[in-house]
Amino acid sequence: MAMILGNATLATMEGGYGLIDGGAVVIEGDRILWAGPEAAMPATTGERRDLGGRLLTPALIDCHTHAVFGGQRAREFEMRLNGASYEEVARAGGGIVSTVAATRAASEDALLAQALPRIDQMLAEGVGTIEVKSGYGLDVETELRMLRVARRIPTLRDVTVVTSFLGAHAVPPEYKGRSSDYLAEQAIPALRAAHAEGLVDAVDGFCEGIAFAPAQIARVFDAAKALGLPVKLHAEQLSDLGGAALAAGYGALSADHLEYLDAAGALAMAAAGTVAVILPGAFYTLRETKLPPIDLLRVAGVPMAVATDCNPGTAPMTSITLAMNMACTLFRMTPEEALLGTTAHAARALGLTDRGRIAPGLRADLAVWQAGHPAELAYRIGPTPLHSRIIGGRLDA
Ligand code: DI6
Ligand code: FE
Repeated sequence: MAMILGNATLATMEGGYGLIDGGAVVIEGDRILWAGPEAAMPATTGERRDLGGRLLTPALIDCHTHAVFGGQRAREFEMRLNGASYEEVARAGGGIVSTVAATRAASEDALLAQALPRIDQMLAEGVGTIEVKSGYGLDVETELRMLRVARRIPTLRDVTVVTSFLGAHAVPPEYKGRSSDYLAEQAIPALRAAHAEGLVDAVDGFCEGIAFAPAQIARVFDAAKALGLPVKLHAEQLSDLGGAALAAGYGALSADHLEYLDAAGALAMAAAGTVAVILPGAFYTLRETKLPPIDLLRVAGVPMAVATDCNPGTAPMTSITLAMNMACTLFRMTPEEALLGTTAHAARALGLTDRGRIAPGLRADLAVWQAGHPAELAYRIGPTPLHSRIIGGRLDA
């Protein structure tokens, strides 16, 4: 029997908001059977729910998170605000190394227990699909453990989790000054082992002066390609190393951050169909001043996604609607671009063709909002006006 969601303000996200007042969606099983103006709805037997004019959108997609990690870094935040230098923080055991230590020390169950509250905060904002990266283990065993935790999340919550292997995130302390040895001895073997265990949906890297050089990322991408896995890259966050163009050359799903992207990089992304994932939370936390070239991306026709980057160091946030608000206020994206960025374009950034829009045949992952217009989602700072989620055609209580 079908479920009919009637009297809805539909934002189908087909080519823009795709607004339909007085809209209806017919759901059968886990799929959308029909969507359009209710007056034009074909005769359907099923249970009709009246949404009272509420906004109905695709469930949101957070396409870039590091939501599985051990510990947190509030003390480091405080030390820095009390005047400690980066070096002093590092000497006190802070920085990414402290998250690696806390992640290595945590059991699979402990990592899962720490991740679930973050996941729940995301779901409470209408999210239905979350990408989760490894990259705080930086050894074979812990990288695999992080990914196993990610795979367990959907067994406990109504959410799809897509994993990215991020062994090339940082050089662990025991390989200091030997980053290529780290890749050859830990990261790439971890990738192969994780893939063999079915834990990897895509391969990511951090291309930056403080992380890995383009030639090293290319080695990781070659390993990904040999396994038939798609790639993506943290690129041009703090400097322009040509990472986006490198990723585009491998047909990357996305290049992420991109504050320092140049025109050649944008054109390479456009040609390859690589999505630009915009991450204003990290920009805000790092008090960056170089804005990502939103206009360049627009003109080049690169689809833009928006995500939280949820991580303990540079984006201790779980709010996708706050990320949308920041993308608008800090980067001058429009509310429509921000919502495309957490629906249709976010799906594309994950290589998912079955969600992110409201159209027949797609997954019935939907969000009902205590709102009447989609601009309200990016507009507010703070509590998100979620009414309810429908995930895989089921109302999520
Ligand atoms: N870019 C970043 O800014 C973070 N990771 C990344 O790829 C840093 C992560 C951390 O500090 O824990
Ligand atoms: Fe990130």
